[in-house]
Amino acid sequence: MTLSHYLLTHLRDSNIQAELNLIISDISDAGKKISHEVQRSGLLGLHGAAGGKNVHSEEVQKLDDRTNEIMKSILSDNEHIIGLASEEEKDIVDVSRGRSTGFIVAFDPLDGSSNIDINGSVGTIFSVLPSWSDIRHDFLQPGRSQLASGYVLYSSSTVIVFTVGKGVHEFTLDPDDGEFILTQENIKVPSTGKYISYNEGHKAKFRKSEASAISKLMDDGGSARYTGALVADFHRTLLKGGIFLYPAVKSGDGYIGKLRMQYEVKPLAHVMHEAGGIALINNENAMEVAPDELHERVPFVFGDKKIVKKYQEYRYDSK
Ligand code: AFP
Repeated sequence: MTLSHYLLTHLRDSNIQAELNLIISDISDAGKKISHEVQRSGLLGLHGAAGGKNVHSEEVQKLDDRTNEIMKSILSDNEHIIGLASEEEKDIVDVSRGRSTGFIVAFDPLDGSSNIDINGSVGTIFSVLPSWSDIRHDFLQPGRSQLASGYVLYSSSTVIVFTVGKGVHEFTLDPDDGEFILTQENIKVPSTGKYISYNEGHKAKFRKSEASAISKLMDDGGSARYTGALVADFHRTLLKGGIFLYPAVKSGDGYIGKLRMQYEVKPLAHVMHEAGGIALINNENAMEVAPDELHERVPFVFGDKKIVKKYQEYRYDSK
């Protein structure tokens, strides 16, 4: 079944607003274009840095710019969308053209973009929220207010995985006819996962209780996996179970998280939650936490319920 057919059927069965259908359809169109660019990037000289830094002081890759433009141009043409926030933009992009209510979309156009040069997996992440008047304020709603969230993963195949609050579904792009085809419906995270996914290079800068909890999980028979692209690490965790951790790392006198609340944490927490897993910011349910500012970064942990509960015991209960 194609994505467009599925959205129409789903819409009829579950009263999901027609506008969301069109937004997901537009995001899937952007995903097709980005997939094409990613596949040709080596041939088009699109590897490497663009020569500037983004709002997070990170080096912008050439494809970051290009994919950001693709997302902005497709989504700003959607008549139901009134505001955009991108990991690559300093400020929100107002596309309201006089409308005061509608939908706002936050996105990371190319997550894991440093993987591009080595033909590694990368992805686009998105989060759709309702907005009533003040776009800037409405982006700061907690994860549970999201109407739709998901990602497109560009890897050995291109898949779009999303939720509109009615389960998590995966569609795979058929390169022959350019259609996304349903490949997995109502995905549930298996609770038998043994994969532990974190950047071991940062371990010395984690809080002691954090590092010790991770060591205990490994001692329980964990197996290490880490790609450096959150979307790819998320997709593996969704399908195979296990736990992903990007804890706060020591910086000056304090500890800071790296992952962005709007563009990475909120949408992926929504998908994880819908698939029966858990996502945490510190020790709180990530769906309940509202960002204080647009580009806020937080520590992030997610995975199947069994292993995340074990992590919580090791990390917080046995202090
Ligand atoms: P880039 O988009 O700059 O490659 O960052 C990717 C990312 O935000 C996320 O996708 C990864 O999980 C995380 O950073 C990796 O960070 P470390 O290199 O510190 O492990």
